[in-house]
Amino acid sequence: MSTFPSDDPIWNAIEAEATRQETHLELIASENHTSHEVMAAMGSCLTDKYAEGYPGRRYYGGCEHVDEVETICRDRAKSLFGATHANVQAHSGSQANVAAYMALLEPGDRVLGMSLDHGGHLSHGHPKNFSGLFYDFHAYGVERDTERLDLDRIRAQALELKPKLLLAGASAYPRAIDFEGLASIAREAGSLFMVDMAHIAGLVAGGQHASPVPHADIVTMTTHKTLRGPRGGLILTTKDWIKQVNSAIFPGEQGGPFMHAIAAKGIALREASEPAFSDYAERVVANAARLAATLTERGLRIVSGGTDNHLMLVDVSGVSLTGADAEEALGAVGVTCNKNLIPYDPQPPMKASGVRIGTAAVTTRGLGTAEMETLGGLIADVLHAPSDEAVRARVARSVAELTGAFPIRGESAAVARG
Ligand code: DSN
Repeated sequence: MSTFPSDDPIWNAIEAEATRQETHLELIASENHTSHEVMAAMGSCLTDKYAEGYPGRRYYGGCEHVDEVETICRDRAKSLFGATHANVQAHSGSQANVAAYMALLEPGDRVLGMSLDHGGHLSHGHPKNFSGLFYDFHAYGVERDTERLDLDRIRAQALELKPKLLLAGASAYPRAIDFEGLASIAREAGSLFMVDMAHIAGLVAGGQHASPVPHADIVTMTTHKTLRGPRGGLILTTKDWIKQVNSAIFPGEQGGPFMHAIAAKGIALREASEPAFSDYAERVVANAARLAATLTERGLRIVSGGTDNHLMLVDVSGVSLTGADAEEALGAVGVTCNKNLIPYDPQPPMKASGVRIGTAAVTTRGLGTAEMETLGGLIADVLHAPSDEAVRARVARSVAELTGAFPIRGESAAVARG
C-alpha cells in the first residue's frame, strides 16, 4: 500500500493485523484498544533514547526530556492510585513481579499465592517459571462448590505455612477480591502482602473494584489490560519498599527503560484519571454482567455463577466441547477469545474445559449492554451448534454488522474513550 514507509512485508502483516482487529470482536480479557495518543507515544523518538538510572541520576547524557517524561508518569501513577511511591520502568507485568519478589524476598523464601489452575498467573509460582524456580511457592485455590476464594480456608493455610509473602491477584478470576481481608490474614500470619492487580487495574482506577494499594506492601500491574495503556508494567508502594523496588528493576533485572513506553503509560494514566474513564470502567463491568446473564439464559454455565469484574469463564463441557473447540468455533465467526482452565478442570491446559471472555476491548469500541445481549445470543448459537456451517455463516454476518457499526477508532469508540 502506498502509505507504507517501505515495501517491507512486515507492513503488510501490520496492515492485516489492523484489519483483523477491526473485523473481529476482541474478547480476550487481557487485551484492549489504545488511544491515538498512546499509540503515537509508542511510535515516538523516545524509542531511540537510553536512560539507565532514574530521573536526575542517569548513566547517560541527554536525559533532560526523558527525565521530565518519567517524573510526570510517576506522579500520575501515584496520584491516580493513591500511592506514596511508583516505579514505571518495568517492561511487563512479569518483570514487575520479578522486582517485587526481589524487593521483598530472598531466594528460597516461602510464598503463598493463587493456583494458576484456579485462575492465578504463571509468574505466581508455576514450577517452570522463574517464580517457581527461585522461590518456594505454595498455592491456594477456589472452593469446589462455590468456585470462589474462601478467606477462612486461605487463613488456615497461611497460619499453617507462615509464608514470608502472601500474594493476591489473578488472571482468570471473575469475582471481587477482598484485599483488606487478605491483608489482615497476612498480618496474622506474619507475612508480607503483595497484590498483582494486572487484570483489574483499570477497574480500580475507575472505581469499580476496591483498591489494594492501602493494604499491600507492594502492588504490581500491567498497563495494557483494563487500564488501556501500552504494553508494560508498573509498581506501586505505600510502604517503605521503593528503594528495594528501584534497585531490583535497575540494576537488578533490567537495563535501559523503554522511554517511549513510559511516555505512553503517562498518557494512559492521564486518560484514566479523566471522568470518562470511570464511565468506561462502569460500562466494562455492566457489559460483563449482561453478557454472563445472557449466556446463562441460553443454557451455558458460567463459573461461579457470574462475574463482578470484566471477565467470565464459560464452562463449555456442558455442551460437550473443550475450550480449544470453542475457541476455534468462535474464532471462525470473528469472535476472539481464549481457551482457559476452569477450577478442578479434568482437561489439560491446551484443551481446557472453558473459555475466558472479557469485555474491556469491546466496551472501548462502544458496544453497550444491548449489544452484549446480541453478542451473548450469537456466542450461544455457535457453542450449541459449533459445526453447523449455516449457523456459522449467519453469526459471522451478524458479527460483521457489529464490527462495522462500532469501528475501533470510530465515533462510538471516541465517545467510549471520552
Ligand atoms: N497473559 C495474560 C492474560 O492473558 O491474562 C496475563 O499475563
